[in-house]
Amino acid sequence: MTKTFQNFIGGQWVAPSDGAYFENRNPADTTDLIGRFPLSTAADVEKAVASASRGFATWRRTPAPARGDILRRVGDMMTKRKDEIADLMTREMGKPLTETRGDVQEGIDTAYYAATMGRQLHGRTVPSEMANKWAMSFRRPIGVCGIITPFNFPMAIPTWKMFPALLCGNACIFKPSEDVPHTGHVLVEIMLEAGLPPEVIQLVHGTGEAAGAAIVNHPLIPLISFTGSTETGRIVGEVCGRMHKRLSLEMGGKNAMLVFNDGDLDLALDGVLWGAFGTTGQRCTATSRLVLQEGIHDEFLTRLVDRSRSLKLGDGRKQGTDVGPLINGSSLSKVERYVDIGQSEGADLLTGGKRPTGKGMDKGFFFEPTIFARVRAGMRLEQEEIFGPVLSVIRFRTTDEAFAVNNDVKYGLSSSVYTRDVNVAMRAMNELDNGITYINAPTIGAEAHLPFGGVKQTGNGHREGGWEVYEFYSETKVGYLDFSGSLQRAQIDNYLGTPD
Ligand code: UN1
Repeated sequence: MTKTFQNFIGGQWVAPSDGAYFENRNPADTTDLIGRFPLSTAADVEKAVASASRGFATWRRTPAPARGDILRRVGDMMTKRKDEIADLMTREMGKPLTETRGDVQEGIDTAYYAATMGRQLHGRTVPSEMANKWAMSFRRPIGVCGIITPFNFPMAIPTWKMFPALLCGNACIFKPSEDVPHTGHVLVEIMLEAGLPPEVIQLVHGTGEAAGAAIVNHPLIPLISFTGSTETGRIVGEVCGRMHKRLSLEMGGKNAMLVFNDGDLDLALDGVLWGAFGTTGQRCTATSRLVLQEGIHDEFLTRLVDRSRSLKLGDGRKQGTDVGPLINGSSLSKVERYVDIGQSEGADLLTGGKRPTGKGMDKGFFFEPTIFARVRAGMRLEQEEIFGPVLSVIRFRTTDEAFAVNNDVKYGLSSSVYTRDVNVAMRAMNELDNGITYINAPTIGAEAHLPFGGVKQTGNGHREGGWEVYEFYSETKVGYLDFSGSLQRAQIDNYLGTPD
């Protein structure tokens, strides 16, 4: 019997108002049906907003350290269930267990960080211009937050958004990607079991076009946090701009790894394989461009092609699997389309470029790790986000040339530089147009307690993770306290004047 899952709205597990459901299947074996999940509509979102507004009214009055204690318990419970969650996550989205364990760990780290922030949600006290007057700032929550998340980090990304939102005193309406509803379900179950008041969290399953759009367009949701494609982010941004909503966008990437002649090539080789083909290339931080200096270009490429051919494709739940499937059929078609584009642009397909033929491979959305050489800056293959296991290799001569290749794309999430020259490394930190630059490490692997995000069309100026995200989920309020007993006029009464 296929299990049917429900939304969590108004403090209870409930069926969607239309009674319609979608199927969630294992991308490594599409005959494996995980469950049926609600196809929610605007009517479900309406109920969720009404309930979350009630939840917000009481939660905002709960002291921040007490809110943090609940998130600490969430972290404890995730720790206990880490292997079980990793297994169900791999089943629904495909990446190998080592990676899904890391994904859960990122959520645990975020929970414990949030717990400590409960006692640190500080503002500032600064001197006033006047005697007997205090001036200070402090944080207030914002309200009901709309949280819309992608499939590639089914636990980490929702926690990055919701834990800081909740710690600051907001309520959340959570719509996980329709490719990973099971992990979203388990996360909400854990939050409730840890003691989060039921109306503070609402889980609304469904598609972006229906449930997601209803959240973005709802007038009583003043804040939206969205991770997904730059195209969808643009639509979300237009609506939020029109409705004056606070919005955090985390979108595409076209991240480059620059390997210089003096770099540690063994290290860079491990780094690029992990960066390009980890999560089957479906990370916004994935290494999708490898920029090699001419002195090491040929040797490095030969070694890379060799190593990438030995990566083992398969079911992420099986021991020894290096690369799992893509998430779904449309993602697979997109990757195939880009292989055609690369070839028609004149790039050299060195390895991969097709679906594997091994046993059972036709049951899932598998695609071989793919490497294109002789890619020139400006080709579509080099400029556009593919979100799959496709790596473009570009040759360079000078440092300036390498930096220009890195910067000449519309995205700006992460970059990576392999060199032993401290001057080049420091210049890269200063000159590469990305939110994150790694030296002697690949473009992936951001840690939960540092700000995460990118420049240009990767984002809209906000950061997730670390301390900065707490600014996004709270509003600064300023208080002046005048205890002089007389009218003190700012800028006038204490003005000392400029000497003539
Ligand atoms: C993403 O690719 O959407 O830095 C997030 C990393 C992970 C997060 C990636 N910690 O690769």
